[in-house]
Amino acid sequence: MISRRDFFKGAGIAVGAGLVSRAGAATLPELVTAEGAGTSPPPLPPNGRPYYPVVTLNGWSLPWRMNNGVKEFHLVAEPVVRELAPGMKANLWGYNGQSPGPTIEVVEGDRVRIFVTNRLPEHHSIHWHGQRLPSGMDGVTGLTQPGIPSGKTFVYEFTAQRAGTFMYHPHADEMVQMGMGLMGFWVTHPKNPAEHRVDRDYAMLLSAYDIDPGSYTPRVNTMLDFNLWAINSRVFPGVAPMVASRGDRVRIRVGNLTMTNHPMHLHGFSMEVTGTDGGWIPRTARWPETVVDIGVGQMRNLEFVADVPGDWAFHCHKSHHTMNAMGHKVPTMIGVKQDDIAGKVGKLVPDYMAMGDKGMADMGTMQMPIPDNTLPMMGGEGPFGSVDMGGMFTVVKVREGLGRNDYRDPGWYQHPKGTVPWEWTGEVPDPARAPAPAPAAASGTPGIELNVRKPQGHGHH
Ligand SMILES: [Cu+2]
Repeated sequence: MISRRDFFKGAGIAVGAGLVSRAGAATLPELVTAEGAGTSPPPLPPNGRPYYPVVTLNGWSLPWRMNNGVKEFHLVAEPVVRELAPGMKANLWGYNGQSPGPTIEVVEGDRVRIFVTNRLPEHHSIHWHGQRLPSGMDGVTGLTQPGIPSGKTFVYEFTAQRAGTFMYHPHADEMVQMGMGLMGFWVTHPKNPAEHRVDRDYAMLLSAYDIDPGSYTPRVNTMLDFNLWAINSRVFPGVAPMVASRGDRVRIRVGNLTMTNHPMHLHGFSMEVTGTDGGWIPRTARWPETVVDIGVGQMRNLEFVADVPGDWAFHCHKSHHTMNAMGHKVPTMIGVKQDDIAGKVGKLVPDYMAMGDKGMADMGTMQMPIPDNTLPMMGGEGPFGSVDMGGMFTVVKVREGLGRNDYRDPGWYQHPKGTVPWEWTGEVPDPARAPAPAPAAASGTPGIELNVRKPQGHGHH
């Protein structure tokens, strides 16, 4: 087993006193922060009761200190810089150097003490979403505690009473603090590690940001019209793949901290919801799905057997949520001859963008000048060209014979011969069609002549 310090070194995670004063460090658990948005391979617990760790996509798990049988963690809420995908960074608020914050992993029955240091410019508190705990530890500013003032550290303590999938997030100035990226995952593992056992256990929080093209800081007053839909504060092509060995039982734990629902769709497999933030679902009450809607504030454990090798998309089925910032205010121009409109308007409105007359697919690849620190609205190079996707999209990569702890990106799937669509080069006869219906009887409305260009042979108007 790799040592804890070696592991942190490899993952770009720094152990040190950091922002905590020397006097404070004597009583506080060491402050551990992460830089970069790589996925850390899961470390086995160095002490305490055994469990099979989760893999936080583009994230990591927070180490603890054992103190007389109590697991002590130290979270620091602070401004952070998060790379959303190569080419775009955002000024967010997060915990211990990243948004989302590190995942907290404990075992059912563990006594847990969490030191929360507030390095934000305003008060803060943390709500432990889904936990059973004393009311006073629930983290609701004003209701169950005073806000943690800027610069102060408060201590939460409770027993992790049941195994399951949870999260933590502020319950102080929520719209701002969650809109800026403050959130983190929490997994309580079962006392018996054989219970609810899977081979790969992934964790992700869905979040949304509204960052104007060319700027770095989210607009936090946005209610619905977000333009960056993220998995663990990353957008495709910045989201890491979920790797599995053929035959693995895979769990994807998803929590939704955006302000709308996300129907998450898995290609190639049938999955079941095996648990929620309320608890585990009895086997007899589960049913198969390929799309599971994750409501606002909800968490779902999705499980499937990865029995077919390949590259399988996993994404939100709302098409606006698989698109990055630029695409949202673009007028529809399908079939409209535009000639040089984009060039002319572009001189007046610098970030003006017109949809192509054949659709938007060209826009992922076209060399259109975009403002600094902005992502093309979709893209991501795949083995066959642009993937035409952004936002809440990633890939489940299933391969033969991967090592149990091998989470490296295996590259693109090599399809066996004859298993991808091929081009038909023979003749293509016109399809037979029913005759078009007669024009509507005179209704007093003069006929409207559509002068957009229609595809040939369209049977109605
Ligand atoms: Cu969505």
